[in-house]
Amino acid sequence: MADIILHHYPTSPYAEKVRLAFGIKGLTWKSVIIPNIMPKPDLMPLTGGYRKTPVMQIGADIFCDTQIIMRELDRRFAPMPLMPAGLAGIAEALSFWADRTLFWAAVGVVMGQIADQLPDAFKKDRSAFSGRDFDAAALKKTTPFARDQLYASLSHAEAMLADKRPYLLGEQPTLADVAVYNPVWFVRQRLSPAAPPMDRLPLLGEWATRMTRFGHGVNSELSGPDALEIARAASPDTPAGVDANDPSGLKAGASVAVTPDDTGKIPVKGQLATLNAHEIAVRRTDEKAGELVVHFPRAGYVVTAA
Ligand SMILES: N[C@@H](CCC(=O)N[C@@H](CS)C(=O)NCC(=O)O)C(=O)O
Repeated sequence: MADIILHHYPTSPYAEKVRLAFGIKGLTWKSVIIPNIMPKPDLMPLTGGYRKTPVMQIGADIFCDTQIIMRELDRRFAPMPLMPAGLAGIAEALSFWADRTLFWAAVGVVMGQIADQLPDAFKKDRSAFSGRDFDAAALKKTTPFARDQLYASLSHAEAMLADKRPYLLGEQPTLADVAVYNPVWFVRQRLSPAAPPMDRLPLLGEWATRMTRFGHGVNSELSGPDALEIARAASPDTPAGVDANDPSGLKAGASVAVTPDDTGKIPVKGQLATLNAHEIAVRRTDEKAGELVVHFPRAGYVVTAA
């Protein structure tokens, strides 16, 4: 099987979610460091426009968004399942909650304290990315609210650990753990392990230390151009196909555009190769990277005829 390649940068909390999953599963992978702002010249040929971090590449298959990355990891590497039988639904639902609710509260807490130290190019990039002005003074003002929201939401996770279970859903770590770890890691890493509201959540503090011990698996560095060459030399796997009962009525081979519904709303165009409740994939050809299949989760993505 082709190597796992992760396009990421060290300070990305969503990338940490995937690096930790690699650690839990004991995987070996290649690391391509990408810029934390646009432009991302070696990434765009692979994704066709998707700009978020991280992106996983396996040969000529490109996985955009941690939701679909996690599904693919479980599909290809069965041991230490992130979505074990009987817990898959709850793990994925908690992960979506962590991504959409916890993460933004954590961003409010962290950015409220460090925004004024960030370079203008970063602020400009994140304004375009989010569609909202990245205003350090406004972020500072709303920090107490963000802190309280993070406290309220993380208290659910703290309560789950109250019966002394080691992980959120029981004896083994799952997707729920790596997803909640993402914002917790962000606060601990950028501020401190005792930064409010973490100081009021002792069980989560112990759990985070337990999670850190999984490490990141084994990785070696790869350059962006070398990753493009790997894609060009590979052929995409056979896609899962289009569900004939899909409510959208879209058919295999249709020209479509796939766009995130929240941030970084850049459409990726291609021919529909997979469509079901969990995944959208499009086939596209790039001058530098050759024939590719680009995979997205269904939740949180808009797919339209293009
Ligand atoms: N839903 C996406 C969210 C990814 C995301 O927002 N990542 C942040 C970094 S942690 C990002 O892309 N920031 C802008 C950038 O890196 O260019 C996922 O689960 O992968």
